[in-house]
Amino acid sequence: MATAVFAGLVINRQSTASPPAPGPYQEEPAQKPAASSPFGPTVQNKSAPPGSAPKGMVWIPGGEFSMGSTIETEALCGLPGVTGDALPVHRVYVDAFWMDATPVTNEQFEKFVKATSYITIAERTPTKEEFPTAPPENLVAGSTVFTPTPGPVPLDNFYQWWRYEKGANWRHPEGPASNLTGREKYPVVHIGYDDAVGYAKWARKRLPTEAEFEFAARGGQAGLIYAWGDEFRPGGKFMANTFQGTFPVKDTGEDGFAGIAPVGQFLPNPYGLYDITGNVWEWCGDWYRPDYYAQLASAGVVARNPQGPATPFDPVEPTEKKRVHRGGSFLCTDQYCTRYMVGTRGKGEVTTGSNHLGFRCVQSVGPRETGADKTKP
Ligand SMILES: [Ca+2]
Repeated sequence: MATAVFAGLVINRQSTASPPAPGPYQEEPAQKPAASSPFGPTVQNKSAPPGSAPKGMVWIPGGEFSMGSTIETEALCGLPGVTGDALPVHRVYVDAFWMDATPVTNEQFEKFVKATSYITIAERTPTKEEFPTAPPENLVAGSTVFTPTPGPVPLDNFYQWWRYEKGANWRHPEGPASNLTGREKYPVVHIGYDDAVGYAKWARKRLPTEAEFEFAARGGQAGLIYAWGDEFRPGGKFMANTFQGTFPVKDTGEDGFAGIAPVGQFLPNPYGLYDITGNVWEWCGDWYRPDYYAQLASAGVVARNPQGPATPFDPVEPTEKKRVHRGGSFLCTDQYCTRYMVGTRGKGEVTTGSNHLGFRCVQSVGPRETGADKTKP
């Protein structure tokens, strides 16, 4: 195993249903946080959308909201309540924008690749210069693929269920023997940050900021644990594609899908966003730092359209340059990683894709995006 090539792996990973129609924009979702909550109400902008929605996108009105999570039982890597990177809850304002109703699908990404001949990071052969300590035989293009273990294992080493699979990339999600036949409507995966930015520029869109993602995911509501409420399964109903069974041995697929699902198989949030929780992690534009919310809160004012910290830093892997992931994936479970909780944060090294990491795009209101990536130094 080329650990250098493997470095930066994030613990984060497949019908042909028609793409869902964007859901309706709901004027005033009713929900107010309790008086003792650190969450204030969400105050949505009142401005009507400027015309009809771009194809496949929904209107996010923007406004002021409380961002973050106080959930002490949240788990990352099987360690409950040890992260705290979504604290403190702080006030944020974001302008209105358009957002893709679903993660970018394989058929959408294929149009981009056909138009531009783009080659994703996972399809490029790693070089000796990039990974000087890796043995030459390991300098082979590929990506990271989740592999169930034969039996229960201590959840303390993700190399037990993640492998670097030579030849795995967006066209071959589980490796060279797999392909996209029948997976046209599945989220594209094995996407590095620059791959997502490349697609977004071509589509004259951009990646969401982390604040935009959370404002959109909360759907006008305030202080909820999940994008849909405070119960994981309201009325017994699964609201997102996550993992059931024994992690990482067997996903029993009680929610209808053992593994990745086509987009749009679960109810949308009040803004009409599908898969805003679960299925695949999604790239945001912001660099990751665990103390960024503290930085914003210390300013004592509402953070307006925050773009993320100027530089990345993750004390867990201080040499890795990471950006924010949001939403959790089909591998998230309360046994290991509960990052399907709406205010919680994910992170990933920028060149590292996997078979549960994808993205969706947004578009500012007004002149069409030029593709300028304001968050990139
Ligand atoms: Ca599932």
